[in-house]
Amino acid sequence: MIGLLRKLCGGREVELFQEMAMLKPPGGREKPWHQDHAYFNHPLDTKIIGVWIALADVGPENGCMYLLPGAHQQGPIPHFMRRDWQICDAEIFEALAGRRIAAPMKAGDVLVFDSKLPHGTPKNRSNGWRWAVQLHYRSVGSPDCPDEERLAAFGSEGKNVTC
Ligand SMILES: O=C(O)CCC(=O)C(=O)O
Repeated sequence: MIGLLRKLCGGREVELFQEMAMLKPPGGREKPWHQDHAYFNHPLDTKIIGVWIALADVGPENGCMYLLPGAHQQGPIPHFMRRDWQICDAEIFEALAGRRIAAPMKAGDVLVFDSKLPHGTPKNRSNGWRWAVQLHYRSVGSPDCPDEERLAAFGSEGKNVTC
């Protein structure tokens, strides 16, 4: 996996900088559509890769990932503080017309995706827990940036956009 991540980071060495247990209990809430990079204080051109590992089988019923394939190439999308720090529902619904895909996975399957890829997970409508782990990697030596720079890219201020 590290070899793959290095390749995705242009051949540079990579380091793990975030790891999270992603547990969704029965009835657990959605994670609205977002780009992970909107949460990280790294300049826009920093390559950040998310690795989402299913620890139990996951599908639409218990909160699998939904993705917009290729949409990471569009760059940053304005985020708003609504139910979460998220892409506006209206905007994403327009983009979704026929383009979103669900990513059902078996326990042990691994999803690797660019941090600018819009994604989210629905509510867990099953009676069981959804178990997953999420890791984030960046190339070693990636510079930090201040909140202002991140919000200039991913925030809505001054862009004449509403939600
Ligand atoms: O595991 C989930 O339900 C959502 C994870 C996610 O998209 C995130 O934390 O960025």
